[in-house]
Amino acid sequence: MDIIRITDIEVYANHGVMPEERILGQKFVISAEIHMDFSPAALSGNLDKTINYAQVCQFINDYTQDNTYELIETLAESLTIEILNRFTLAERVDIEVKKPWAPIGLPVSNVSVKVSRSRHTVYVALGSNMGDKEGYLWGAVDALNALDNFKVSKVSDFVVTEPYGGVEQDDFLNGVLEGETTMTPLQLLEALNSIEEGAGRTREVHWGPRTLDLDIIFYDDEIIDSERLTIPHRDMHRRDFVLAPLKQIAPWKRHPVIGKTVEEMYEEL
Ligand code: A4P
Ligand code: MG
Repeated sequence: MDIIRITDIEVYANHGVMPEERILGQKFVISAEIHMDFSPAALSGNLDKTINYAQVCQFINDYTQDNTYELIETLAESLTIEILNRFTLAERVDIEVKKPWAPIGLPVSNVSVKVSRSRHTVYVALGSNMGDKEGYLWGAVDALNALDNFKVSKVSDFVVTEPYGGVEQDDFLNGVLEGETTMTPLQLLEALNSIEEGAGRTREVHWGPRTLDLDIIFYDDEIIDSERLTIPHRDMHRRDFVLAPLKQIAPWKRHPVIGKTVEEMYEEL
């Protein structure tokens, strides 16, 4: 990966836990590393194909002055996410915030924090078998797109499928979308749960009827086994209603545990 590095921008701003820090202000020294592929710009000499570092510097300066946070951790985190959201060629952003005048009462030359955040590619399965099924699925696509830290990049066709799992119920409408996000897996799960709730989803019967079901299928190539989350989705390779729409948008995607592509898993099923 290529890197654009900006070192030690000095900004006078108002961040700190002490009220006087937020009133009087002090100096912050900020560095950024933007990881991206700038070979198209390097080979063509075209500024539009890279990230203009002058714009990034200006953004860091303005954002740091225009906001007030108690913690430099919050400043560093929000700068990172805002740069990823605004400069869409950036794959990963590292920000370091130094506070040379921090009120410590000891001769310390600097305190600083450093954060690193990336853009992630995720696949989300959508399902509905109650009411206006198509409306619920498009509603979920729109709700995700409306978040400033999620961008839908592909949506499969929606397919009518028979219920799987042995509960007597109406047919489902299913689809899969691909998106880019700066959310962590748990933040994404919470965002999906609140979209489900917005669609009037209640959890009564396991595998039973629902207005909207949103499951995370893949999150990059990450493997997660925790109480709240299993990624890749534990049952996806046995589900035609996931694999058939997923094959339309990502047949080449390889399951990081099973080692087979979506196309291969679909053929085997
Ligand atoms: N959870 C763990 N991993 C994930 C993940 N990768 N993505 C946890 C999303 N959630 C995940 O889910 C239960 C808990 O799973 C969540 O709180 C989360 O912490 P839920 O949506 O509350 O419960 P559920 O949907 O009733 O159970 P489950 O096992 O998620 O059901 P599924 O797997 O979603 O299956 N037939 C057809 N044709 N089409 C369908 O869409 N859907 C189901 C439901 C059954 N039969 C179907 C279809
Ligand atoms: Mg579910």
